[in-house]
Amino acid sequence: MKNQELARIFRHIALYLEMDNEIIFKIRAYENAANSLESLPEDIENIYKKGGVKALEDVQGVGRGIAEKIEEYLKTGKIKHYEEMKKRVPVDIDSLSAVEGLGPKKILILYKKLKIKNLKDLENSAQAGKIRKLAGFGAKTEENILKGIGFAKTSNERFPIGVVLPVAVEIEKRLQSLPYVKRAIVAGSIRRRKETIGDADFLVVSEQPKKVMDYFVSMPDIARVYGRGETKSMIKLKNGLDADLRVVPERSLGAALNYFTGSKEHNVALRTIAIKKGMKLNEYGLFRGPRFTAGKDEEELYKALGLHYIEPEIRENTGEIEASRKNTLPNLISCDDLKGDLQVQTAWTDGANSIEEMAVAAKQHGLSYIVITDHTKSLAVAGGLDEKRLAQQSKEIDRLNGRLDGITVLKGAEVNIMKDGSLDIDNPALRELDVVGFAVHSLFKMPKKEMTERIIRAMNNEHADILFHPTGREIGKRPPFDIGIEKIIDAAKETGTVLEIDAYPSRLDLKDEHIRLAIKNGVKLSIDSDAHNKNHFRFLEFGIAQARRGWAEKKDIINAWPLGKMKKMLK
Ligand code: DGT
Ligand code: CA
Ligand code: CA
Ligand code: ZN
Repeated sequence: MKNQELARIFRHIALYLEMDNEIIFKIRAYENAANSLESLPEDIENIYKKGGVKALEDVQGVGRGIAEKIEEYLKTGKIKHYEEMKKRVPVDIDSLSAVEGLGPKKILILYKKLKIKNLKDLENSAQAGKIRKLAGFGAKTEENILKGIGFAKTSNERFPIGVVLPVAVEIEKRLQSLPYVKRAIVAGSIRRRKETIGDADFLVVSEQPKKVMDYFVSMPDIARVYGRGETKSMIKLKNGLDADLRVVPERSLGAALNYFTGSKEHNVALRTIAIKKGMKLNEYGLFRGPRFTAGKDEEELYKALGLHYIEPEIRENTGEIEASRKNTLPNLISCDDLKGDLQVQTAWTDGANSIEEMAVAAKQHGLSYIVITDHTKSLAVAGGLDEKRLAQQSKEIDRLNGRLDGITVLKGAEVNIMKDGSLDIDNPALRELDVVGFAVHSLFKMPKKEMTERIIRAMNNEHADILFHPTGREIGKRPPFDIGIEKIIDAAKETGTVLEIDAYPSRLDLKDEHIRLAIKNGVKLSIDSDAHNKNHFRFLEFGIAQARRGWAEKKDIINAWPLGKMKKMLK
C-alpha cells in the first residue's frame, strides 16, 4: 500500500533535483523508480519484509541508493533528504507542476522572486502582472500560466483511475478478508471505471456493522476521519482520496450496489421506469407498495424492470437503457480478449527494459504478439531512432524471434508527425516495418484547422497504420489538441487507418464518446499499453475499461484478433 506514496515522493524528488540542475541521469533514476512503483503488482512493504534492501534492489528501476531511501521511509515514515528539499523550497509541487508550461526551474524562480507557493499565489501574481516582469517569463508566459491554472483547477480535485484502482482493490480485499464481513464491493465511479475518480464508495454486507466501522476508521493509511456513524463512515486517505463505506442489509445488496454504482443519470432513468410500472426503486430494493419485489442482486433487479443486465461501464444514460430493453446491448470486449499489444517502448529509446525483457513480460501477461514501437529521430529528448538504428533494431528482433517461444515480436515505430503532416522516417524504411504507429509530439497548440489537416495528411501516408494517442491529452496536465475529431474519424475510415485507445492511465486517449463515434463510423481501434517498462502491460486493463465505456466489442479491436487477421487490417 506504500507503493503509491513512495512513487509520489520520488516524483517530487525528481522535480526538486531538476530545480537544482542535477544531472539528467540522477533525475531519470527517480522517475524510473516512481514509474516502476506505480505499476508494481506486489506491496513494496512485503518485498522489504521478506528480503530487506537486497530484495528492494531486485525491483525494476530500483538501485542501491533508492532502495535505502525506501527502507528509510518504511522504517521511519520519512525520507530525510526529501524533507530537507521540501523545507528549502516549501511549495505545493504537485499542483504547480500540473500547470502546463511550468517546470521545476520556473517554479523555483517564482518561489524565490515572488514567494509563490501554491496555485492561489500563482494566480494572484499572474493577475497582478508580476510574472511578466521576471527575466525569462514575459506576457505570453503569464497568459499561458493563467490558462494553465484554469485547466489545473478544473481537473485537479479528481484522481486518475490508474492511481485509485489499485488502492481501492486493496481496501476491498482487506475488507473482504475480515471474518465478520460477508461481501465487500467497491462501487461508484471506480466500478464504472471512469477515467477520473471523485471519491471511493465501498459497500459491505455484515451482521456486525460496528466492527466494520471500527476497522474502516482505523486503517493505517488514513489521513483523517470526517465522520463515523452506525452504518456509514467517511474518511480521507493519506494519498488525498476521500472514501466512504456503507454497511447494507444482505437482501438489499443488489439494489444498494446498483444505486451506489450510478451513474446518477442512469439511476434516475431506472427509477422513472420503476414508477411507470407502478413500483418504487431505491437503495433498499424494488418495491410494489410495501412488498419487496427484487434487490438481492442486480440481475434480478434489471429483470424485474423489464431490462437485460447492463454492465457498469456503460451506465451513463447515453442509450444503454433503450438498448437493454430492445436487447441490442453490445457484447463488450472483455479482459482476456487481447492477444497483442501494438505500442511498446524499450531501452532503445525512453523505455526501461530490453526488447527481450518486454517480450517475456508480455508473454507472462498472456499476450502472443507485441509490436516494438520506439520513438523516432525528431524526438530528440527520447533519443529517437533514425533509419539506420531502425534497421539495426530489425536485425535484433529477427534474432530474438529465432530464440523466443510463444510470443512473436513485430517491428514497428512511433513515428513523429511533422509540422506539415509528413513523417520523420522515410518511406523505404517505413516499408520494412510490420506496424507503423504515428503521433503528434510537437507543436501541440496549432490552430484547429491546421492541426486537423496535419494529422489527416499523415493518415494518408501509404504506410501509416495506427494513429497513436490521437488527441494528445494528458489527464490533469494537458488538454487535448484542438482537432476536428469527426473529420479525423472520417479520414480513418477512408484511409483504412486504425485509431488507438492508449491505455496509459494518464492518457486514456481516445476517450469514451470518441471511441463510440469511431465504431459507429466503422473505424477499427487498437488498445495499447504504451508500456515503458515490463510492469506496464497491466495498463491494458485500463484501456479495456476505456474501450468498454466506448461500447467496443471484440470485432472492433484489432489486437483482440489473431496475428494473421490483425496484420491483414494494416496498410
Ligand atoms: P465521483 O465520485 O464523482 O467520481 O462519481 P460517483 O459516480 O462515484 O458519485 P458519488 O460518489 O457522488 O456517488 C456514488 C453514487 O451514488 C453515484 O454514482 C450515484 C449515487 N448517487 C449519489 N448521489 C445521488 C443522487 O442525488 N441521486 C441518485 N439517484 N443517485 C445518487
Ligand atoms: Ca464516488
Ligand atoms: Ca461518494
Ligand atoms: Zn507518444
